[in-house]
Amino acid sequence: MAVERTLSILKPDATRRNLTGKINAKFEEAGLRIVAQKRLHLSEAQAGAFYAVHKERPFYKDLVSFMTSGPVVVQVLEGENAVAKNREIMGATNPANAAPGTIRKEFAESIEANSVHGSDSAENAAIEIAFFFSGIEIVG
Ligand code: RTP
Ligand code: MG
Repeated sequence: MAVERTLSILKPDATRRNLTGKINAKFEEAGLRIVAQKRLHLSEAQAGAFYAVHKERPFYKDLVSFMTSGPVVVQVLEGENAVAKNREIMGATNPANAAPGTIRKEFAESIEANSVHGSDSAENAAIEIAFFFSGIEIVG
């Protein structure tokens, strides 16, 4: 199995409740390595651009508003099968459907304020990592 990288975001509901350490522990316990990390407060333009794929979805405006409501922590996670592994650790988008032990089951407040983002494919991971990080900021 190949070593991959994926883009992770700890969302404003997670930073507000001081949960970054508890969430990072979940990644590390599962064998993912945090090879880049920074705390940002996204502007509307930045959040809108990041979520441009969802522009036509009914929840887009609320999502951009939520993602700019407080600081986020953006990260690059590295490990075997990192994209799928991270999605597994995060759990389903709606915490009501998330499996026990997943981040969203334990921490998410709602389908929107669901604590974490994770890239959904290796191709999107490369695009999302390049959105936030330059090469010298990623130390594997
Ligand atoms: P993410 O992109 O954040 O990792 O989450 P995901 O793939 O599980 O979910 P996605 O369908 O890509 O949706 C992106 C984010 O939009 C918010 N959302 N709100 N109100 C709603 O019905 C709704 N649906 C999605 C969530 O914050 C979701 O993570
Ligand atoms: Mg998604």
